[in-house]
Amino acid sequence: MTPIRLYDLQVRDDRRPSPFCWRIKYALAHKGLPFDAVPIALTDIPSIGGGAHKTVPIIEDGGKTVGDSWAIADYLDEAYPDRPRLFGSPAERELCRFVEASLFVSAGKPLFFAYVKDVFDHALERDRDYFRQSREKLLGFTLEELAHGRAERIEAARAGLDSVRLTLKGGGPFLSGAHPGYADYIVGGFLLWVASVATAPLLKGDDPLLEWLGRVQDLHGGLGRKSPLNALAA
Ligand SMILES: N[C@@H](CCC(=O)N[C@@H](CS)C(=O)NCC(=O)O)C(=O)O
Repeated sequence: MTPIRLYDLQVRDDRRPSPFCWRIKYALAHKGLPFDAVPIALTDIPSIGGGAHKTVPIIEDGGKTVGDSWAIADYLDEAYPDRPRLFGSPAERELCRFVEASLFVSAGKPLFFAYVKDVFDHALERDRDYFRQSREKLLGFTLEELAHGRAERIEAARAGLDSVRLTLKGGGPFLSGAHPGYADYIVGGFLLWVASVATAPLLKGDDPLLEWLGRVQDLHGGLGRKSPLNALAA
């Protein structure tokens, strides 16, 4: 079978920070589909698929190009129904959307504010101007201003992950139960984003999330260990 091509955001030292690309790498592996993760800069995105997509992940499968992680996940389940499903039912899909939304609400802003300067510091040379301008416009602060109060933001982000800790405490070993599923890939992808660039640890050494994340990293032949990461815990 011809490998599916996944355009995967790359920063310095071949780090792969995009949380949305991470979940799709896991989705492809979960379905047992061979894929090539093709490194791409943010400023290269307009050159893919005739400029139809503004963000990665984007996949090319045969003659078909699909962008946006949710559209890609749906496409994979539709195009490969005989492979393990990402969503066992429409209800599971919507619950996964809830997992993403809850994560955005409880931890997204402090996480993004705390680590956006680290992403910038790792950005490829040709992305740096675009990255600074687009993120400063979005956030309303310079990247340097965001460095102030970072410790408090990290603490808030850490606390914002409590619902994940609580879910694992009452169940596990995966968020999806006995077997890993898309919810694990969503949350795991966000933590791998942080780990791919973080210069300050997000978690404490005894955080139960570390054991779960280790399990997620080990899946699919150690997929979550195939690009450079910094320590997530002090
Ligand atoms: N809703 C999209 C979000 C994807 C997204 O935001 N990707 C970021 C990289 S993590 C991106 O490509 N940004 C393009 C840019 O900043 O120009 C999805 O689920 O795929």
